[in-house]
Amino acid sequence: MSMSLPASDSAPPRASARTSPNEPGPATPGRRQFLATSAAATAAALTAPRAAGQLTTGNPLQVKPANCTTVPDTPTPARPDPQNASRVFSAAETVLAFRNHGMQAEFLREPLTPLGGHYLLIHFDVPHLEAKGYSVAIDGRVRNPTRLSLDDLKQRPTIKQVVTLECAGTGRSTLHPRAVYVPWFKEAMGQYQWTGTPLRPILEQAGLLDDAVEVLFTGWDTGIDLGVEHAFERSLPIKEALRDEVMLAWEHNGVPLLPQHGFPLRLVVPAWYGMASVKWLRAITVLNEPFRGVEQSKVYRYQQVKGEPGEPVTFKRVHSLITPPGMPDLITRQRFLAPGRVTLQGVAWSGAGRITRVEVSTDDAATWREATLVPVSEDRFAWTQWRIDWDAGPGEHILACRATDEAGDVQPVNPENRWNRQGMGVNGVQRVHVTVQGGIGASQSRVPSAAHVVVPGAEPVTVPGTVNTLAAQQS
Ligand SMILES: Nc1nc2c(c(=O)[nH]1)N[C@H]1C(S)=C(S)[C@@H](COP(=O)(O)O)O[C@H]1N2
Ligand SMILES: [Mo]
Repeated sequence: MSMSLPASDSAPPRASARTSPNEPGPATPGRRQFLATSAAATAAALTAPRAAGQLTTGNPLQVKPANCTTVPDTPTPARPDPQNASRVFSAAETVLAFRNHGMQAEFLREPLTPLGGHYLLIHFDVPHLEAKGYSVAIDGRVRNPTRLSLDDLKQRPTIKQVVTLECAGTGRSTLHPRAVYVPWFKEAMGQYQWTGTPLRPILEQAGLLDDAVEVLFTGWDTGIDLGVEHAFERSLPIKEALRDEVMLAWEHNGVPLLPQHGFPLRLVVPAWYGMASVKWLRAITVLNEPFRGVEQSKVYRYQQVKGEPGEPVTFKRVHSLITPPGMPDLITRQRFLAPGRVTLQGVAWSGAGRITRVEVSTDDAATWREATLVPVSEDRFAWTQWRIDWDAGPGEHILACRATDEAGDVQPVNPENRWNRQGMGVNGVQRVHVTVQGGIGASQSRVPSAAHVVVPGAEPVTVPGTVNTLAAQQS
């Protein structure tokens, strides 16, 4: 087994060596060409003097390692080219990661992600909105333009749906080179129960005109991407907008939306990647032409080559995750576990429908065993849990899980098979490094804890002689 894996999950052990454009692999000719030209462009950029008037202060934290093109520190009309550094992240990506945190993986054991544990993706700023006086405007190619207040919406039939939400940028950082935006590995997801009202009857009452082709959802938030100021807005084809499960939601897990999740009202489009679920909903506009805005025609495209339009990103690809077993090392988040029988578990989901199979490997994807599927919700758009027993023997192990959906799609073992310029829909199998070692977990046997050395070379610490016997009784 390869033990060269430094990070806890996500990156396959040999991926870090695959940053050279000359290596064989799934890279297309277009991608190689891109790598060659981007290397040349980097060399030119590093030697070119700064243009007069350009800010020279920039961000003092900006990382500029060798073999790494650097994220520009001034706004540009184009997203930076994918970065060629395998494991070094720029300050810009770090700041984006703080703003847009991921789900804590341990919550995968819960049927619902606890409030606030869900990932966040906020392109611009969270707008200041109040429930009082709020309404959403429905207009465009409809017979009866209308405004619906929150109270109006709450008078309508109410539904509750448990939905797995996942950002289309999922797995972006498991690619080399990787696109520069929120540097997701496997945490761009969550599962809340949403309360709201179905969109379909609202559109039907508004009365779609015969030439209607798309429904556009506009958020209250605005900002600049690709050099263009715009509101966050995305459209759905009429057929998709009329699906029963598409809803306007005002609550998650039984409480009003948090500001960062779209207060006071958001769209939830269950089978699609997260970008379709427009937050801070301002207006619904029925269009008689396909929407060509920034978030539709430029971003959220599967592009292999710079400038090509690429296919639109729509439904979630089949994906699965492992609930991290044992306990983590603080920096690497590598897992440590005592030897013996353990039930591994995790979740799987797909925008194409039901999960039909999850296979689990404990030997770095060499051999696979089929896990038991345990539905944790009646709801069609909730994840499925999987479980499998494992006799964990001492030593180093790399766990992996691989799901198949009812359309027959299977996760690729190598995430690079999903390489695309924007790092979208990257659903390669997750890998989790586990060290199985005697004595792990023994610190909990008393209070104060029986702290003990686990990693060779660590300095032992003194455990107090006084014991809290009351606490010990609570175990
Ligand atoms: N108005 C608005 N809606 C938005 C976004 C946004 O930035 N603005 N981000 C989208 C993206 S890319 C995702 S993945 C989901 C994230 O929803 P969450 O932050 O509630 O998890 O919201 C979508 N809806
Ligand atoms: Mo997203």
